[in-house]
Amino acid sequence: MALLPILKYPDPRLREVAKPVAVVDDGVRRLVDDMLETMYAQEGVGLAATQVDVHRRVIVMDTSSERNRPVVLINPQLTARSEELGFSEEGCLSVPATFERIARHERVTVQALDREGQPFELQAEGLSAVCVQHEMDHLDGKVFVEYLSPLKRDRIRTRMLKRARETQRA
Ligand code: GNR
Ligand code: NI
Repeated sequence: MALLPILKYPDPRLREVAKPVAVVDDGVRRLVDDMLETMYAQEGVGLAATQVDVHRRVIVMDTSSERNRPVVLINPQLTARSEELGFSEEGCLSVPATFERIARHERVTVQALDREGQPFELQAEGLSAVCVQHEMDHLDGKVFVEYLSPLKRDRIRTRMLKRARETQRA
């Protein structure tokens, strides 16, 4: 297993659209395991392959409080979503120290392949529904700050570039 470096906004590679996984083989399983290790190490509730610069449709999540319920979504497809929207504070490992209220569908149903390549369906609500939508956006090259006003997004962008310069000097 290995810890993977996470791309930081506004890195243009976060805008790439991920391609479907053709076969869930050992290479994909290694990626999944490395992503899970990275997600747990960074105390994230989810991680999309895009964030570790792998442009394949792979997501890992764990929204349990005990951090012992990993969920793997390969080639996820949204099959149903509630009309009802809800706002919640979102953060992102690619946009450190930034939390903003974002509107999402309250409930979503997703079909995906698991770590063994078996199809399954996930019915998500609450944090799990927020997380699924946040991660699927990453696979489509979208970061949550894109839902904010251009002014807010620009301030975050400037703050991130400043942070990146400072960590480079340190
Ligand atoms: O760790 C994370 N927390 C989080 C909180 C609210 C809504 C979404 C998330 S996902 C985020 C990890 C991450 O960046 N996933 O892409
Ligand atoms: Ni994120």
